[in-house]
Amino acid sequence: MAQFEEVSKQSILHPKPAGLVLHYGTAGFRSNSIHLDHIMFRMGLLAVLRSKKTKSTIGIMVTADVLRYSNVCLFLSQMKPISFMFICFQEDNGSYATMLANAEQEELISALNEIIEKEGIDKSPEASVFVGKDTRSSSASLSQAVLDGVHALGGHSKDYGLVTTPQLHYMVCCKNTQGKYGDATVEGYYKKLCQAFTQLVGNASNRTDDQKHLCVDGANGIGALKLREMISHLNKGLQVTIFNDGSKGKLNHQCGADFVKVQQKTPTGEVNPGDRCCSFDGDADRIVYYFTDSQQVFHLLDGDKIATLISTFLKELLIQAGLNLKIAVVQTAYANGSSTDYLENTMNVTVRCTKTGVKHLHHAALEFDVGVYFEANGHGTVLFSKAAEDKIQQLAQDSRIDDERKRAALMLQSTINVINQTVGDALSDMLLIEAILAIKGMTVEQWDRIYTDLPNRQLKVKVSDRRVIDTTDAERRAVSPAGLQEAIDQLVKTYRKARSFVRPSGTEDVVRVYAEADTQESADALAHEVSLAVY
Ligand code: NG1
Repeated sequence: MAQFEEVSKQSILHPKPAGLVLHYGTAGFRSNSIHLDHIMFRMGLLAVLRSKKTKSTIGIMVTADVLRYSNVCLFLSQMKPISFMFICFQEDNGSYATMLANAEQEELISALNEIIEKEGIDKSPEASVFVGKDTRSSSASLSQAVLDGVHALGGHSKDYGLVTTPQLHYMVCCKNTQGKYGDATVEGYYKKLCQAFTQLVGNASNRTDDQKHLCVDGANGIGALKLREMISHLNKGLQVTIFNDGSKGKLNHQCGADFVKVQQKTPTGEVNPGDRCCSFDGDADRIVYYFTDSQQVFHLLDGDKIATLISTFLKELLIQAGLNLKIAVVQTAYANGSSTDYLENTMNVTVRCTKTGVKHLHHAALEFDVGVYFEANGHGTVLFSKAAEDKIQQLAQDSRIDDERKRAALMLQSTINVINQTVGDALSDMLLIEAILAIKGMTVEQWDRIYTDLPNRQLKVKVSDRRVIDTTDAERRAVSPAGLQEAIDQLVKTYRKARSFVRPSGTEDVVRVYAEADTQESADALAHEVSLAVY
């Protein structure tokens, strides 16, 4: 087949380093960028096959959320049911990607044929692949390698250039829903979100300039660039000071959502007491808020606090609109115990706990009319079922209902439009949070006081083989090695309000330890003792 000859010819230009073996994990392939050129080319090939199989557009994002490391992720964003996958075919869990990535040059065509045969792929449909990249210096050549792979196998591509990961998800979703979700352009994305934001804050009375002001740490990544573009569509509805905008510092270095969440301190940059601040991560799919008070004490409002704010707002609107829709919050084991307690016992909201990784949260959220999902690290969004969207739409157009119901229905409609339902999105989440605070006339301090986080600590432990740890119950209990869980249980008993668990990271070669307790000293001590039990 002529196309395979082209693949063979082109793949020589993207050689696999001898002996290199990489696995497709939670966040796609991760390695130093110098090892990823052949992977990018081959993921371009795989995306073509997957596009032919699913008869839809596939997105490939070349990104990095850890300094010096690059990712390539394949995903397919459809509207309903949203198919959000970092895996390549429904059931293979990334094994085709791993097989292609590790095939030697002379094995590449037979590996492609194996996938074609196993998946029964019809070669005739046209293939369409959308490609995006972040701001790292390696991204340009790596995304070119993806495009070379797509073209070598006869696929059509659209190169979006510099975009955030959630923006690319949005484009793919727009394309796969024939424009029902919006225009598959960056401009279309800004217009949809900003229009909805402007409509929402129209419900807030007398916002002062102070209330409109937000400091944003762009993690020296793509988010800072894209936020600047978005601001021009907001008609001064938000006044943003961007720091760590990439003009000086390095990506995620002493800044960004992960740094702020894990270190529990402000990033590099000038943060004044009382300023409402947020940090994006390197590819702008996570967000956390924070402020320092007049005593210089740092207060973090992480994914749990964000989920609480959003679900409270939505629940109130659903009640005002008289809509009987089931709302739930999906969390992981890392959710602070206080947040779960508040949601279940004060808010009376259903809470689900899933394994770490947004694909698990996303799928669980799909089971509800309104599913709010957030990892504690700030990665999350809200999903509305088709039935829920239809009901809200109908009500918003119903001329017989009273003003209060109408207002609530219209606000729900704008809320749906400000949210990027395809994946967690720092830009979209930021607009939603800002709109909620404005409508409720709530300061960041008042938001923080909704409940008090239990002091907590996260540690990383290096072990010779992290895979010896196996977990159950949404990763909250270790089933192996023998005796580990019993040791953790014993340690937890010695502290008040304590909880602790360990799990192997899906993205780094470490075991993660989490502990919470009634005081910071206790949480730190428990985390330390549990990490000793892991060795
Ligand atoms: P791992 O390395 O499996 O803990 C981390 C984050 C996840 C998720 C993934 C993907 C924590 C504790 N874990 O996973 O929430 O964001 O990276 O990037 O923050």
